[in-house]
Amino acid sequence: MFSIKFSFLLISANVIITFGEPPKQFFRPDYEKYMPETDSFYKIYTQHKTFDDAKETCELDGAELFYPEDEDEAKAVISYWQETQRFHWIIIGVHAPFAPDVFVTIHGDSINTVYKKWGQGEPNSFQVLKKCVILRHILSISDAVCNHLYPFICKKRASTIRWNSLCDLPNRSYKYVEQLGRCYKFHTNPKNWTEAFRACNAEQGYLAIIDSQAEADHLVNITRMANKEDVEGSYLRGAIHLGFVKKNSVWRSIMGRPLKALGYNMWGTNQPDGGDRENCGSMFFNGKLNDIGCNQQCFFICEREIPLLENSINLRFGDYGVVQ
Ligand SMILES: *[C@@H]1O[C@H](CO)[C@@H](O)[C@H](O)[C@H]1NC(C)=O
Ligand SMILES: *[C@@H]1O[C@H](CO)[C@@H](O)[C@H](O)[C@H]1NC(C)=O
Ligand SMILES: *[C@@H]1O[C@H](CO)[C@@H](O)[C@H](O)[C@H]1NC(C)=O
Ligand SMILES: [Ca+2]
Ligand SMILES: [Ca+2]
Repeated sequence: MFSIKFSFLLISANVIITFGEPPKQFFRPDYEKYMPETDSFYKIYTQHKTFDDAKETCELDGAELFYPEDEDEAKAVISYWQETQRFHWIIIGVHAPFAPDVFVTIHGDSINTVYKKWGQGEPNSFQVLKKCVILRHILSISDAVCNHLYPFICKKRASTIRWNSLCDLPNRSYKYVEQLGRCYKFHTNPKNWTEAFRACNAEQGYLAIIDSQAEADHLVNITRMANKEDVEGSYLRGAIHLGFVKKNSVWRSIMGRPLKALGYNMWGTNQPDGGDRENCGSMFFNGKLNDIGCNQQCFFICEREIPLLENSINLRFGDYGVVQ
């Protein structure tokens, strides 16, 4: 009885995911706060970061570093963080990147177009070259040093969400692959393995793990199709970071399973060859695996599983057994 009900639940959930409008008032599970007044979602980051790192963290989430549009929003966000946090200020998305007295938002608009209630005597440190702005809980702003560490808040305007129904996340650059029942995104901005791992995680995916020859073939395909020829900078061409690493001499996926237990274990010629210098996992453009230095900058692929959809495909093909 229970299993039948469960199946119906999956079918109806699938209808919403596949054909429905994007779920209303939802961005990501970690953006818990929605404010109708601003039609936006907010997430508090308690780990203190510099302006650049805070800004990048929000961007990896698909959001932006918060700054108040007006006093109402400043008040609302201050009360929100004070519900749970003890800190008295946050760094916001306003800075003076080119001249010490010209403050603009991260979008380049003048501070005169947004909330700008300077505290008494502020701004006051014009000798500092790279200047940023903090919002204090007493409802005022001050200039501050961009490279110091502050807590911060990311914001996502609901109107800018582009829902990806098939992959069930708010980013259309993930592509659903029916044959594999999951989604992939090829990143053409080279990062080292650690940062690539972080970027996939921030997007609600994970650094891709090859579980079958079909999946390897597909990753080779999307690598071939990726718009990667014009990417400049110093990075290692020819390899793509994947979700496996060497721990205590054993290669394992980032989910913990030994590589040998996965459905795909094809190393490139003479690989692995890096010994202690190469403890991270990658593949060559032909899909063969390669050990690589974790500090090596490369392209990378993120993978995303969609459990509901996978189940619904099984349902569509009549394989009810798999649902349980
Ligand atoms: C989706 O990914 C693209 C490509 O990396 C990125 O430019 C964009 O900001 C992302 N959008 C969201 C909403 O995360
Ligand atoms: C790879 O691309 C070829 C040619 O475009 C296509 O026929 C094949 O089905 C693709 N394979 C996978 C696994 O995506
Ligand atoms: C990866 O890059 C980040 C940012 O550039 C850097 O802070 C970090 O030390 C690098 N990690 C490795 C293992 O090279
Ligand atoms: Ca996989
Ligand atoms: Ca190698």
